[in-house]
Amino acid sequence: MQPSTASNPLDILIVGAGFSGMYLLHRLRNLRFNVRVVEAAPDVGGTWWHNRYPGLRCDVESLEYQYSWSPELRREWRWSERFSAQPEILAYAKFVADKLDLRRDIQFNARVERAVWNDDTHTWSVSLSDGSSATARHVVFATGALATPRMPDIPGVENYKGRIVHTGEWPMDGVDFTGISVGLIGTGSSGLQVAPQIAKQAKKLHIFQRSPAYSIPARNRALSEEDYTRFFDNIDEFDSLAMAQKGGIVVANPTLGVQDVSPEERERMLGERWADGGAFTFLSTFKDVQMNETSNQLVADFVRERIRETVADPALAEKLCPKYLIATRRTCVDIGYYEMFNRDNVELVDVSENKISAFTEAGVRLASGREYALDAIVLATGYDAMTGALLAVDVVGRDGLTAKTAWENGPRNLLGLMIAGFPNMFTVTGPGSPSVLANVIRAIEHHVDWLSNCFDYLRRENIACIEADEHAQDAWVQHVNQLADRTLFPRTPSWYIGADIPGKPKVFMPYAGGEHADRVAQNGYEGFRLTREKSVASA
Ligand code: N01
Repeated sequence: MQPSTASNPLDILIVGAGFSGMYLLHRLRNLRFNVRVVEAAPDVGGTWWHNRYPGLRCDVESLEYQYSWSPELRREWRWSERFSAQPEILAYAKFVADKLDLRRDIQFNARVERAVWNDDTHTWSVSLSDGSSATARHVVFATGALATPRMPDIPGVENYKGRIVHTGEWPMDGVDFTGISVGLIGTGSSGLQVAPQIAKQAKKLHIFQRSPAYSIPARNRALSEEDYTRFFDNIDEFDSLAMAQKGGIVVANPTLGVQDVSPEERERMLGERWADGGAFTFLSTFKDVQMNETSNQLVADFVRERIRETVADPALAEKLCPKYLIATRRTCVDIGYYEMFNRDNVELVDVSENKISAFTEAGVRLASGREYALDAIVLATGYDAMTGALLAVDVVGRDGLTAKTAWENGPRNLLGLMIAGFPNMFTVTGPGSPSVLANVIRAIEHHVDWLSNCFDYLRRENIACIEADEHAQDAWVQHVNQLADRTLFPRTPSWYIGADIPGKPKVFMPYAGGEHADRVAQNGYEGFRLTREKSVASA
């Protein structure tokens, strides 16, 4: 482990040992930087370490949801299924950590609680939950976009006497639902994945649905030798397809709009993708689903028809049909979610109007006064997305500016990488970058490569301090908003715009465009203020 003191600071401290932190550590060590990672969990994996509810799978295909930068890693690791389950993804993270011998530079079981910028020494002082501290010239928050579980705004949770678990903090030893009555609150990606697993065990599963979500069947299957042969034979084309798509997904860019084809042709094309499975490929059938309302409704109608075909009870099917514009929230990928409603032990409780008003000793009460007795409650109520993990740390930048104050009206930064007023501090795949709209592994690789090249440049040029310029940041935030406003995204309340958390500023957080960051780097990091070493006081 690299030591650090105020007089001998680390070059870079990385917060988080998920896929961002792991790759960044590897790149920076190869560049011979003095670098350390701090991780709150006892091992690598980040989100995939904390999220371990039954049924959890990635909604990006396994061959795409792996590091692409190392041919060796791709050759040596074998995925067993088209959409990997969490245990296999976590095993992959551990395999990478072993292979690259990463753990020797990772401090586990230590959460960063405070990070304070010192303008005289151009360093960050970082305090950790285990009582230790570190000093570093640069800090990188590789803390993930969906890492801070969100409790629902329902009062009385302390009164409930049964077992209550959040999908984002699933117990290590699992939860046995055999023969009991379970309540599930939340029907986003997590709720749709965990529900069919609970239904297999529980005596009764009550699903409390405030808003139905769109979900595309995974059509998961084992990966065969032929799949792998095809993958390796076409790997260059595979990578160039991914890079050509702003979402980083291996699918040809669509050329047709939904209304460019006849209704029969539209049904045929959508039907083919539906039969193939997976949300990214389905939503890429046409080019204008997220841009044109009529086109969007036609695709949404297609999905609603499939729900009606699958769910035997027509009134229940209608309740499961989402009304919002498709793909303006993260579209789910499921295995047997709609089919599950044909079981006798599953009941949908519509809480869109008749809201859950309180937790009680025995379960939950609705606004109507009706009570549900539940032996266990599963909260699939999501995350304080994109900003939660950073704002959970007491980050103090130049002149005492805190991250909470800087972002009190919503996240503002340059390229999703750096916040004005916080010199030498970066975020990986932060708000203002494509991150959650893309295959996040590709987004991570892009940011990590950018950061590694940036650190190398700063060292070569003897630059002690890099900082986002306020005006460049304003222009970037404006650009992110303008692009979002050209899409249908802002029309739907979602975690993309912080709509799910009372009091959270309502700003569309991800960047709905391609990458600009490379051009910025080629232009000598325009929009960033660079200060050379000689103007820094010695520590
Ligand atoms: O969380 P969510 P998630 N009463 O925020 C409901 C990624 N992910 O954990 O829609 C009743 O999407 C809320 O209702 P509403 C993926 O990017 C990926 O499922 O606000 N209900 C909603 O239904 C995903 O988008 C994978 O009306 C309440 C749910 O809770 C993101 O993580 C797997 C409520 C929250 O849905 C988050 O997904 C899992 C209340 N008081 C997650 N409060 C894969 O790769 C909240 N809700 C597959």
